[in-house]
Amino acid sequence: MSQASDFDAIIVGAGFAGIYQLKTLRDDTGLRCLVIDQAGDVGGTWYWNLYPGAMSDTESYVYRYSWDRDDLMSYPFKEHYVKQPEVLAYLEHVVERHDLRKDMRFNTEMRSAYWNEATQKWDLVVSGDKKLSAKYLITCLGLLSKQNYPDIQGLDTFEGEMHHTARWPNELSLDGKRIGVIGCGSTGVQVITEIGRKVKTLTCFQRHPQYSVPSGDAKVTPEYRQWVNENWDQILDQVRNSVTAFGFKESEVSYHDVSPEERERVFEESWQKGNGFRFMFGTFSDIATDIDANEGACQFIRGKIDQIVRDPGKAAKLKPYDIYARRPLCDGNASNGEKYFEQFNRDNVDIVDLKQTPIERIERQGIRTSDGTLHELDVLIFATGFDAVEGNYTRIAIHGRDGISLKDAWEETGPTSYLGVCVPDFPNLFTLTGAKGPFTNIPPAIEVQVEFITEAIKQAEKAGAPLIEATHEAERGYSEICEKLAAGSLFWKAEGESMIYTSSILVARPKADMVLDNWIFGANIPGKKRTLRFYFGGMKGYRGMLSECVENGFAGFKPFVSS
Ligand code: NA7
Repeated sequence: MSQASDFDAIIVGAGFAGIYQLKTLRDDTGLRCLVIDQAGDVGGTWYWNLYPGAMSDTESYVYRYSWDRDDLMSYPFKEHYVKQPEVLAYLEHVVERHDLRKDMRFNTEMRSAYWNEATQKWDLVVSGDKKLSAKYLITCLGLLSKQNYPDIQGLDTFEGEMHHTARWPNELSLDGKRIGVIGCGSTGVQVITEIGRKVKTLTCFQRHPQYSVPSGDAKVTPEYRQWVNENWDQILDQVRNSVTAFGFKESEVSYHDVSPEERERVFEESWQKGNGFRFMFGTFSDIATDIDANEGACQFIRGKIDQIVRDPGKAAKLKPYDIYARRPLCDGNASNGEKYFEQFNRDNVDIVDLKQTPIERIERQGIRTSDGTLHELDVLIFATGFDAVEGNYTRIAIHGRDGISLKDAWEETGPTSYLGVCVPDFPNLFTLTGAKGPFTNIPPAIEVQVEFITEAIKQAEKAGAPLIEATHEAERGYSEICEKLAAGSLFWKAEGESMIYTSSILVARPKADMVLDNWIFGANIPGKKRTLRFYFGGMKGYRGMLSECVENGFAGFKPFVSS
């Protein structure tokens, strides 16, 4: 690969987003593009997240690109959910198939990026103090990539091994060891389900119990694959016109319009079929918006936990009590058929309720909780999530017009954008899976964003005016739309006083527990601004907004005219 330093476009990140962005921009416009990534190879999220049990919880057939028809029809998937090694192998395959690697540089981290008013280009400093520049800067930094390590007293005194799940050493064996896992979100649930049977002891340190449903994973039969291939057009049409883009039909039936028996039947059917998003959005239309419908789903899952977990003490700790309004989880994969809550029937697997007995400190031999117990550990796993959405933007110096940094630009508002991809005062910067992008299955959302960005660049180049800049007014208008769309969702409104006091069910619950400290609103990291970070209007709505913008001559952007 050439060692050139000046490009038309630099794409930062070689995951799902960066790979497709390079493919379209290079092959559709002929622009000179370079992808850089701090990792040693392609994969993004799937390069780093090597922890045991890592898998996508989107059905395999919609966790891939849709633009290469032949590949879509022929590339194999063994099970209903793709596991980390398969996703990585798939991305490597796409890169080879489309000869993309020659335009990629690895072990190359973007350290800073400054908009240069004189040259009308972005000036980058990357690893080794090397300088690069480009007209267009497209950041594909990942929604969930900057790891969150909680600040726990005594962390550096631990004599065993400590690993965050997103920086997992490939060669690490946990077999026969005493393991502690902090965190029971999507990642913690996957790790715990995978390792419970292999390790000597597994102690799960849980702050908030979560509603997890089985994934329903199974081997893919030839008949099923044939069905998928024969129905691709309908599948893609459904995905693109749905809310979640997960490949299932969202329910249009209100929980309130059916009998208690029918509710039970629908929940049970969905539990058996599997998938967290399907359970939340495919059972009834109002689980995420109506507090009583939501409580119905909660009660069903709590009932399942009571049935599955034999020790009532463990079951009590595992049963969630707050509303079901976090990113929906699911668990279990086809390789062993085991599920999350079943793990707690093993004598070697225990749960520590950190609300009852918080971590006091980490010591040489393990974790000391407030009841005085020392939980002795050989390996401590941090499944503690990410500084999501803007984490990777605010840690790097990215400076737009007049030297303003993204960090400062977002100080008052929290991370924001126009249409999820452009930030005013940051000309020719495009943020894939950036602030206020759609809250949906990610690969289809990436495709829509990549195609929009490519079209904008094409048109600006054609106009001889390669300057693409969203207006402040457009950003504010888009943010208002995002706020309105989220207003009806329990994900967001659950924090409001009214939600706490309008329902007799909720009045009984402690107020503090109604505040859902999760990453979707930036509430999992101390000091982070708690604001809306997503577009909640669904895939169809989001696509509609991008199409409308293009049809109206890139409305909301300063005009692309030659100067
Ligand atoms: P999440 O969903 O942010 O989960 C992190 C977990 O770590 C969650 O259970 C947290 O408890 C827990 N946590 C975080 N900090 C602490 C401290 N200090 N003490 C104890 N427990 C803590 O991250 P994941 O990696 O599981 O999933 C992120 C996304 O990646 C997921 O949604 C998928 O889209 C892929 P809490 O619930 O905050 O009490």
